[in-house]
Amino acid sequence: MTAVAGPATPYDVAVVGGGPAGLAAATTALAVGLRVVLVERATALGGQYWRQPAPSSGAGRLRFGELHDLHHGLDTFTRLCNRVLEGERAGRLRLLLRTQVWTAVRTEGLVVLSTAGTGAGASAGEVRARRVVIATGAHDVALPFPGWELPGVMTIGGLQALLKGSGVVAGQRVVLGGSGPFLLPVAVGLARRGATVLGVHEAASPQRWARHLPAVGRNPGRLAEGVAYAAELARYRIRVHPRSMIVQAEGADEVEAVTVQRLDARGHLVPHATRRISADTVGIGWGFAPVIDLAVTLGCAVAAGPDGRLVVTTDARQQTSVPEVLVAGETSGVGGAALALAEGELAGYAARDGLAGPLTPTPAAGPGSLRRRSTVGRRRDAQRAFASALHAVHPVPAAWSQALTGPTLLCRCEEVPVSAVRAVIARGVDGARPVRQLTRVGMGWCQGRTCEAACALLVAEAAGPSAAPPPPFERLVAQPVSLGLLAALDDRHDDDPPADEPFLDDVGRV
Ligand SMILES: Cc1cc2nc3c(=O)[nH]c(=O)nc-3n(C[C@H](O)[C@@H](O)[C@H](O)COP(=O)(O)OP(=O)(O)OC[C@H]3O[C@@H](n4cnc5c(N)ncnc54)[C@H](O)[C@@H]3O)c2cc1C
Repeated sequence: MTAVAGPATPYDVAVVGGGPAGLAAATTALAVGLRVVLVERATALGGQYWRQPAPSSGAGRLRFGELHDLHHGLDTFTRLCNRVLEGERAGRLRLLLRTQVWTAVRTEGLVVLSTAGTGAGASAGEVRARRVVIATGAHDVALPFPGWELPGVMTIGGLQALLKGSGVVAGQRVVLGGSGPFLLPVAVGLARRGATVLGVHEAASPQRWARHLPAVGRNPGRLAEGVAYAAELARYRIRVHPRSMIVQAEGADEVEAVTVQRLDARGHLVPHATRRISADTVGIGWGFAPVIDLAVTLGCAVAAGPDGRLVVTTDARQQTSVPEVLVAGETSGVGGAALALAEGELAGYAARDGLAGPLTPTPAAGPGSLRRRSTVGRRRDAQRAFASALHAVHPVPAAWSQALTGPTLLCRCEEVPVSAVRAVIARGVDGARPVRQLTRVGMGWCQGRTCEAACALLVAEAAGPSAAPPPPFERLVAQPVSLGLLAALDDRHDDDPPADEPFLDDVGRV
């Protein structure tokens, strides 16, 4: 690992996250003349949508072409990566891979990012910049049910990440459940790689889309995607069961069977309408929760998004309530890669505005021109309208908590059962944070990343529909970081010469 001090002159903009949003933000900022540092904790750029195998993994030794069929829009990805490389070569962009930002502070008009990393090429220390674009994406939401802690039960994002990142098919007889269109590419991807997908149990009813036809009409690409998945599901004989939910997993040491149950039109469980399916793998996905930790740490305002989950609030340019901080992609609301790309581009332009005043709108169609910005803004708005419709069609149904039993573990790290959480809520506790303090929910290894959504839903259920969403669990350490690494940082001084980082000097002299 290499120690990295910021260059004598701070970067114009630091972008955290190398997914679609971060790539678009970094390359746009470059195009409008800013000096950029792009920080990504993974071994490669791409984020979740364009996830690449790690160079040292077994899948990394496969020819890249063998994973092509699991991706969409690789030409866009290649174009963005080429721009990053050109920026690096020109000494105007610094790319820090295998490097995570674990906390951030604002000081004297700058944002200071604390970084840590592991493995060859990782950097640790501080990165200083005049503006930051936070594009840290989302993590997928798994809600508990009896047996969910058995080996073989995974999130659908986890199944997809294994497939795209390592070429690994997690199981052979797979049942998927939850809600949202992301269930479909996961089912198709697994089937293409030889797994038998025994069914997709979608809690919502597709008929609800009838109420959102204008949003679909504004996004014909999304409709085409849906039709293509329907054809592939038919080809692999995968049945989608609307208004149906996984309510239990069973097995001695790992999953051997799941029980699914029908839901009525109000999203409640239909008594006795159950079916037991023998399976070795279960994938669950109830949408995504934006990763907002760094923005919360920096003081940015948050609010409930259209799915009720907390997002960082922005204006139309992706500017947050804190002048130095912009956000893009799922951090400001979950809506897919096309939305993330549009938001990233707008954030790149807005970073320039913040540093140099509003952009002079010339040339008429160049990067950052008014025409270009309004085209991208319209694309972003259309994608957001689709995302809002999607959240309305695929809510978490009331049935999710009806399936819980008292002993079901809500927090797996601290082994806190649902009964303990319900008991403190019954005592009148009205926020996820006091529930955390009284029960230790979210205080373990994952710091609530797995159980926070369920805890917030139980609190919200008790509070009633008009109550404000509970504030987020604050995590001053946005990414887990080892004590050894922190101790090593303590021995390092910011003005230490960067040991074996010639590129750092190059950037420092720009
Ligand atoms: C597990 C998972 C799998 C998904 N798979 C798909 C899929 O196959 N198809 C699809 O259409 N959608 C998928 N999605 C949805 C997906 O997130 C997108 O719609 C799209 O990738 C969003 O782009 P983004 O740039 O906002 O975020 P992301 O693509 O998630 O990019 C965020 C990037 O930030 C990095 N990062 C996060 N925190 C830090 C930090 N503190 N320091 C440094 N780097 C950091 C991450 O490593 C990541 O590369 C998936 C989501 C998840 C959670």
